[in-house]
Amino acid sequence: MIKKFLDLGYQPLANKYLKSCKKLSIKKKELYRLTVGFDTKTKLVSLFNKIPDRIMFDSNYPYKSSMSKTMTDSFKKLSVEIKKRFNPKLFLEIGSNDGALIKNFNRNQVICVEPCSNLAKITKGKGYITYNNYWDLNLSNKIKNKFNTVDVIYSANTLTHINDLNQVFKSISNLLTQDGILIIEDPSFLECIKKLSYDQFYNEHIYIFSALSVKKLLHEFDLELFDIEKLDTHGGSLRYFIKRINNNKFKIKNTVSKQISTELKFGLANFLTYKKFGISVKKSKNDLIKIFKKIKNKNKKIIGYGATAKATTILNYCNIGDSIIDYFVDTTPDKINRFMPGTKIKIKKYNQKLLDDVNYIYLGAWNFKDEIFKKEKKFIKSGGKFITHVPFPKII
Ligand code: DWN
Repeated sequence: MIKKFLDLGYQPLANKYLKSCKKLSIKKKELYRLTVGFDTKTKLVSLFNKIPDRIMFDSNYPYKSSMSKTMTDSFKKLSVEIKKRFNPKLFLEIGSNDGALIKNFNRNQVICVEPCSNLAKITKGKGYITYNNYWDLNLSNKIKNKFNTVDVIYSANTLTHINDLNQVFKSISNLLTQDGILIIEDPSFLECIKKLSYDQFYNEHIYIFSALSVKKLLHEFDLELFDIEKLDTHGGSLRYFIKRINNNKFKIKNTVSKQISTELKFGLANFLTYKKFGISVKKSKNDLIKIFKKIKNKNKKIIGYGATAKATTILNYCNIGDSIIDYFVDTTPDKINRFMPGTKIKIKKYNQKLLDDVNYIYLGAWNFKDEIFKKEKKFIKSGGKFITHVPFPKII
């Protein structure tokens, strides 16, 4: 039974940065109710209103993984680990985006799967075999016919974006060699609760995984966890290492039981924990609004830094518009001169000079706080302050 614990109101599509800020309309179905539930049986957290992937992931998907050093460094480190631990002859990435990970592999060793044609074009252009398709059984069979099986399948921040998890894992199992490895990484729901980062919920994040829910899910496909790594990326993620149950080549590490017992201790198996999270979110919203209003009453200038999908949830849920935040800065070419979804707040091309007369910066990309603080020493030195809602609304 799926029980609701969070209602973030009507939200626009998180990665649709429009050229004009015309008011979005509920009637025209441009706004979608964002409510979140917990399945008491499977322990899986999911959105109630699941938007078809074809609407969200099209030929103009703006997000590029290579836009932050944190992510490119993390992918480089991972590529070294994959080669050392698993030495794959053939490696497949589901959701290869702009190739931030696969650029660390040889061209004849990698298969990219990417549904957004603008991104698929990038890896194709660099000579990597790229399927511009959604991940499903048809595609899995098509790849199988050509390459037989694959040794390692990897997917970061993608499987949680696909509605039909049943088909996702069936298609993976279909293609994986008998002793093949699946590695997935996604934001951890435990970290989401600890950091009160409710902005991890937007229409693309159909599911937020916990080790508890992943373990249960895998069992249905004769797959199991054999290692878990904790990552700082995207506000706290888990990297799950998965094998077939009958594959004895890899021992199950105690990182798996450790993570699961931590989650159980934290109450991730009980609805009450989720209900409390929902209540804390309402308080966080009110406290954040108070901070913005107090600053604005002093006639100070606030801008946003990092036009993230996450920020869309915050702006629309907390009703923060252009009377509070003058503009956002971002480095992503496809977001520039467009508007934060659902608002009249413009996104400007990042340029340090744009921060000169700014008093406060709202950290849309709070998950890259360290990278941003390092870059913006001048702003901090001159008395500039940051606003964040993680782990609670405050000025830093
Ligand atoms: O799962 C998803 C994650 C991985 O990426 C997708 N569904 C969508 C996207 O979510 P997001 O937009 O919340 O991701 P990020 O990685 O937090 O976005 C960071 C944004 O900040 C990018 O637009 C780049 C920008 N940025 C910047 O302008 N200057 C980032 C850094 C570090 C910077 O210095």
